[in-house]
Amino acid sequence: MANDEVKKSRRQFLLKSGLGLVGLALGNNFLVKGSVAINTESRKLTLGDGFSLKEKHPDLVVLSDKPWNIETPPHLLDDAITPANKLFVRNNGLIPENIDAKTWTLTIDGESVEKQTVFTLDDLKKKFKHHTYQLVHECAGNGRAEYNPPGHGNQWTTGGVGCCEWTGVRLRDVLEAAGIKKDAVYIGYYGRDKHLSGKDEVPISRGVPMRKALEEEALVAWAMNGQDIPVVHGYPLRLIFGGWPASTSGKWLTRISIRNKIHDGAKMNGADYRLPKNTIAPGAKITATNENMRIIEAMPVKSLITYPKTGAQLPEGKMLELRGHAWAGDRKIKEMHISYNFGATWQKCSIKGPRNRNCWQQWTTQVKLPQKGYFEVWARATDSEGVMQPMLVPAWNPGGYLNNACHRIAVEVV
Ligand SMILES: Nc1nc2c(c(=O)[nH]1)N[C@H]1C(S)=C(S)[C@@H](COP(=O)(O)O)O[C@H]1N2
Ligand SMILES: [Mo]
Repeated sequence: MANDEVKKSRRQFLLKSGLGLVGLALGNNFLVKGSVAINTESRKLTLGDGFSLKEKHPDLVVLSDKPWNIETPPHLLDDAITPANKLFVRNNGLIPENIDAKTWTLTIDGESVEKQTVFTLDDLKKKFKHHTYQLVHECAGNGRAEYNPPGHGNQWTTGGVGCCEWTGVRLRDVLEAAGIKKDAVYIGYYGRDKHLSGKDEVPISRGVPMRKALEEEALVAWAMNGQDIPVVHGYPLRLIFGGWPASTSGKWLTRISIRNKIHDGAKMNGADYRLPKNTIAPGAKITATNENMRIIEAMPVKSLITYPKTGAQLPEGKMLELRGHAWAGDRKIKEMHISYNFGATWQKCSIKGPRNRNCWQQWTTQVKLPQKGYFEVWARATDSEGVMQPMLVPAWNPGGYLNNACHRIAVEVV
């Protein structure tokens, strides 16, 4: 059954992406090392191993079963808005069961709240204006698989990212309704998921400084792509902060504390979601104190090639169509380039958008590959401050965070 689904989706992919039309064929024998889809063939989602597919596309790749973490091969991220069945999943604990949206509440509390306030889902929907934004959320560990020595945690290749359309109310409106004291510094979230140990410990409780919490695009959301948020993505309510580590976007949201200090919840300290303040040599030891480490805030400039799939074959003389997305934390994309000669020369691409802040932007281009043979296409985005993606992995860090090296695919001209 799983095999049939794989074949079917492959057929759909061929049809939808029009590979037949441009005469591109898929060869499976090309695997490029570097920022490419290494390992993506290793563990396809399968039925019958104790997990339901949870409505995910069968070509997504399982990084761990418990907690359930799955990533998306780059060619499946071709849509401007990532469909629910292709969005990566990252869990730190156990997915909550028996969720009842009717009795769900969100409590606003903390040292810096004027008045502790409880909202039902209905309250949120009735009391505040609704907003919809397309927001990139990317796991800070996306790309970790390329660091050497490897960072601790799931070995994400390129697929811990997506851009969905989120609908909800502004976090700012909700916080202001409860009242924000002048000494507010940070917000911290709490969700309904349980610790893997089964004990009464919080699996993750992170947050953002007030300046990010109060931005227009910071949402308390109940809908993703116009539907209820799927259970694995935080049903019935979650935070969503585009452009920042997705670990700040609390799922199954029950409580937000307005803090008078930097939030000190689970995974806010030590080496979690932090980088050495002063860069260190690969593998060097560092005592992960808060003095030595800084919290990751906006994510760095990055891009993906979503068409064609790595391993494509192109008849000699045909133009190669290329496309993908680029994004840059709180910044915009200024330029996008591709190279088919290992970075010796670069060709400028056209870019669209963004539709709103913290949304990814689509790029396209066509290239003529000069002769028969093996090529790699590398993609490099430049953000609005002129900062480019590095071609190799950036500064090593113990958590293996923020690898934004250029994405590469293989293409053979035949
Ligand atoms: N309650 C809760 N929220 C959470 C997490 C979690 O384990 N529990 N994981 C975080 C991390 S590390 C990431 S990368 C994103 C992943 O969001 P997604 O699974 O909807 O793609 O959720 C964040 N929010
Ligand atoms: Mo994450």
